[in-house]
Amino acid sequence: MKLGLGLYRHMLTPENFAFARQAGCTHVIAHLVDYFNQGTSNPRHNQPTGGRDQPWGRAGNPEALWAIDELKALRARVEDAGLILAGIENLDPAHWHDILLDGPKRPQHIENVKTILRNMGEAGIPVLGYNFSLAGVSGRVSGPFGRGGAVTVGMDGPVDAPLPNGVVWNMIYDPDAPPGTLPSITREELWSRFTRFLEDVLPVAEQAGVRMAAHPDDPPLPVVRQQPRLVYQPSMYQRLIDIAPSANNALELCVGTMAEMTDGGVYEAVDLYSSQGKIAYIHLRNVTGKVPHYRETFIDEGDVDMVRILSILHRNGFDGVVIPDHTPQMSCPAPWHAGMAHTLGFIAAVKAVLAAQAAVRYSA
Ligand SMILES: [Mn+2]
Repeated sequence: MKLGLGLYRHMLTPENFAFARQAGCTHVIAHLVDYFNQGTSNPRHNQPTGGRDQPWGRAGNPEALWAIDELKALRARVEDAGLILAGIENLDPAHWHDILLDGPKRPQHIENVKTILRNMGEAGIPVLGYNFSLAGVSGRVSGPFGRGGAVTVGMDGPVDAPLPNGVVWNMIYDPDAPPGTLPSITREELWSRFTRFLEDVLPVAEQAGVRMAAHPDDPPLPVVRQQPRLVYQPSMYQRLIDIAPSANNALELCVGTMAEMTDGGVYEAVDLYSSQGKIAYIHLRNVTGKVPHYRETFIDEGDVDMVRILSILHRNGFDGVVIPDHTPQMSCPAPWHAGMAHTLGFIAAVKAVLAAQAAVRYSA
């Protein structure tokens, strides 16, 4: 397994690439969606939080798909820093909102995703992380809930306010949408939209050599903001896998989100999906509690035994990238970086112990 760092769009800088190298990373996952664009309740110095029912910010330019030159230039900048660009995380709602909503621009948006996949293949970027969700990451609260009063995020009960028109995936794709709210859809309708999406774009992902990696629903409730969720229990990932048995239909397995699921079984799930070779990369994060009442914690507290998680991945020969998902903000001039450095150091230490144990076994 490889150690990586996920960087938001505004953080794709030489200084942050150097920070990643210094912390022992070999890989980077890049976010190209600017989640913070004009978001009034969404400060840039933290993970995107938004308000309890406030979106993160404005989606990007619907005409500006990520071009081959742009992707190649990003890859070159990452490689100049001695790192490997392991993947792009998330599609911009501006480029695919009518796939999620089954709206009139769906055919054009399918072409958008195909173009992005082809461009990524051309640029040699092997993974596209995505999250097929209408409400997206919404309904979270933040505060000094962490160890030592560290500012972190969590959930305080379900969030039922419907999505306003013009908002999907917790971002505003149409600021001029007429007043009103998005009607609820059924769970089967959601699965139908997802299945059609995969049928349409997966052949292109295969040709392009790009693995599509699905994040589970965060927070993993059956319904958020009156819209059903796709993957809100560990077993539901299997349905997503079985819909399209292709190596390019893979998972962005988020350990923190899985730990928030009410059915439990996070270790069994990590074992099951890593033994099937379906995990493209891992989001590692710890939590206490389960939906709809949980808190994100530091990596070395919380409900999940991270040594056990990493041991399972090691035993199953997981060869992909592990990145810290989010961490609490540490009290210092660089709260985000300090949190990440702490988590990366923890993961690196566990990796070193696992490697040392394996060496002892082989030599015995
Ligand atoms: Mn995650």
